Amino acid sequence: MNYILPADDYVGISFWLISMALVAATAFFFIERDRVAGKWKTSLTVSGLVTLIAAVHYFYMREVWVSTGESPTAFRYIDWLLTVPLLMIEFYLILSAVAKVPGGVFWRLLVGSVVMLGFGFAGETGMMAAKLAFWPAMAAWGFIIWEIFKGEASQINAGLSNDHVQKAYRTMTLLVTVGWAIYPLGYFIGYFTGGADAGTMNIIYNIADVWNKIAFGVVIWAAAVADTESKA
Ligand SMILES: *C/C=C(C)/C=C/C=C(C)/C=C/C1=C(C)CCCC1(C)C
Repeated sequence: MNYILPADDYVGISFWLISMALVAATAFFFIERDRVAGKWKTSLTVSGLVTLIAAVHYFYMREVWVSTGESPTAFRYIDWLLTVPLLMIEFYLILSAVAKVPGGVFWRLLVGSVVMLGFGFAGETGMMAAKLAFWPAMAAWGFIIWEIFKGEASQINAGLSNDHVQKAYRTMTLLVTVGWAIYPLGYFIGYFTGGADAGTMNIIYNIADVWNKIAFGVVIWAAAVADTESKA
């Protein structure tokens, strides 16, 4: 292991900062689980698992970056393959905390996110032409967005009488569209235009992960606490 982190390696420093933020977020979600009503506990467990899985990957990604200066693409995708389906399942979980939700919602969100990442991975590793793989991955992302904006999940959310959940749901849909757009944009820049330098791309992905993993969990935590306290 190479433990040397030059003080001017800003990309390496961002990997380090985010690793630690993810560790702290994990502790936070797991401890705060105690504070919320029983029906919210699974949501907080999943938030903590997302940041835990990401923290471990960040340790390895930082190591790849610091010792080779290259993008840790394989580790990023392994991380995504686990954390992205878990993040999507959070929609199902927060709705399930307050309503009866058909299993189809769970499966569509899960399968949609796995298909999206499968094509992205196939494109990045050369199993498929990168430009070709982009389109089915985009379609799968579109499918997920449709489900949470217009599909069954959104209809269930619209019919709720719980504004804590509805508020969290709205913010989460915003993160999944605007916050997640950074990743396909990075892919597009990498394979359709001349590409950006590895350092810039990694800083952008790292900052995106703070929003999409930590802030996403905090939104759920806030809804869980507010809902628990409103009934206490
Ligand atoms: C914590 C990590 C997250 C939330 C990662 C999300 C990744 C994506 C939404 C990736 C999407 C892609 C496309 C929509 C098309 C091109 C290939 C991908 C995999 C970069």
